[in-house]
Amino acid sequence: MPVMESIRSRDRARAEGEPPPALLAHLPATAKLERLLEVARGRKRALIITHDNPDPDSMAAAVALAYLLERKAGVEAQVGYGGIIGRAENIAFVKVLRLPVYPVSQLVFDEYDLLGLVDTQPCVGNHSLPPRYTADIVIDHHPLRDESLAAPFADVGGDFGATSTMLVEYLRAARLEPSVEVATALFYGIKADTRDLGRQTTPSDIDSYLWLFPRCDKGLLGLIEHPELPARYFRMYHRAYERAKVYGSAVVTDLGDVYSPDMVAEVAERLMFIEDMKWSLAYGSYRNQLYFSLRVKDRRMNAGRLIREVCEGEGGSSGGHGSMAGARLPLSGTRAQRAAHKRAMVKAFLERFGVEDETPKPLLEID
Ligand SMILES: [Mn+2]
Repeated sequence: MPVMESIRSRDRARAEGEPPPALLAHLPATAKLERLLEVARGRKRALIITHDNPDPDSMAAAVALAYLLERKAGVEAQVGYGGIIGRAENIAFVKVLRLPVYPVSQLVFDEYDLLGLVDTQPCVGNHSLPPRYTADIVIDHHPLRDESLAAPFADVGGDFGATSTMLVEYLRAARLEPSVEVATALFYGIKADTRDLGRQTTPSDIDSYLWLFPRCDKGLLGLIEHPELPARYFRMYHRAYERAKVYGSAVVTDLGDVYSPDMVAEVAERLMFIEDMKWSLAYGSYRNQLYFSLRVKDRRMNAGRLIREVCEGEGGSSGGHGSMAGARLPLSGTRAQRAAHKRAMVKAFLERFGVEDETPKPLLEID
């Protein structure tokens, strides 16, 4: 069936009111795989989209899903992403594993009759699938958003520290051996998302990690984990430390303009290592968008909920889970208006952190 015709038959099926599928997360992997292949049946070309500024987990999961669809459903599959691949590790990840991932600007959505989203969900707002297209397949380990259940196939939530873990379960259910590149990508995806199995890790993550271990290339892994870094990376850290302010047990830094949005998250993560800190917030702008990244040490706090509450009504998107979260907001107006906007946002965060003493100490003046 030609692509356009199969798109039409898909739309017709929807118009005729196919019931939305029940939640799949509780089903065994073999049952989920069966449903997935059913949805892919008869389709010609698939496009799998990661979240914007993709991290290793999202790229690994997308590449593995494309690999699975090509081999088990006979669908030609490609991977697309919005934003940029910024961190040196992530650039090395794509390069040394020669991952077939393309910026969405190089792709034509109408050429595909099967659309997938991984490591994100339709209404989260951090991906580049235009709103006029609907995802057929959604696979994500983040908390379920109800709107995702409208997709013909939505495997969302469940007990997984990484979306890569979910894809390992599909490969195993399909008895499909990954290539060494796909195995190494998934391994690093789990490793990065769970910080070496030390954060939000479940038994499934450990099981998948051990299954992948003998299948991945440790030499390539070394090249990814210890990449060369550009001079501007050190310049950015220099500025991050210089500008970091400590409010009791919260540290906040303004990175100004960043060369890659990923750097905001990287710095927030790094500053969390300062002794006695409970909160770490970094922010910076990239192409008229203001990026926030939040880290929380207190297990009773939920970073994802907190950032959603602070950023609600600001436009843009936000997401995250227990200990880590991020947001992207549109930034407009004059220089002064932008500065005022940033100050108001930081103030709102500080209130949530319970900061009463508003006079901070520069990080570099603390012993
Ligand atoms: Mn993930």
